[in-house]
Amino acid sequence: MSEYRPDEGSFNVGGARIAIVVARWNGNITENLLNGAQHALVRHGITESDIDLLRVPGAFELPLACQKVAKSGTYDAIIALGCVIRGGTPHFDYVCSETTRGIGEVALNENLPVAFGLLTTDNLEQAEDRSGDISENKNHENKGEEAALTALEMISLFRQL
Ligand code: INI
Repeated sequence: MSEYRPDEGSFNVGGARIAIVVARWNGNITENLLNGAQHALVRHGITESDIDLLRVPGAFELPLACQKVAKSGTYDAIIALGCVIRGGTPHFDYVCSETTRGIGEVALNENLPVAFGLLTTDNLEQAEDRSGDISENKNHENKGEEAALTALEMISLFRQL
């Protein structure tokens, strides 16, 4: 079960515009992350017309797409979603580290919250455990939902500063 316990309901996010960038690799998992993120945003009053969705081929493409989105100046936050599952080659480590570094760089360079919803797991089972169907059981862990709540908290924080 998730250990992240945000102070739900205290977010100041009225009128916020949010982009979700989701990778198609491991699509069964990333679609569940996307569902979790969308549910969390709508639950907190973000209207569907204020949520834009972009799809990229794989996790490695997330940073560049996030950068393009950030430079548009249209959004209050970005949620990056993807899933990398360890295989038998060093490819996993390269994709994970470059994606992580790139997403972090976009946030710092563009001065914009970019929530990190990238699963990096040893196997499919771990990925499934972290991308639970939130409509089926509220206690399922869903890192997409957590990333969305992080984005909302950061928007709220930025509005205080
Ligand atoms: N992309 C992922 O999102 N997840 C993976 O598990 C994965 N693996 O295992 O290779 C993956 N690779 C593709 C990569 O992200 C790029 O799309 C590709 O290298 C083209 O740039």
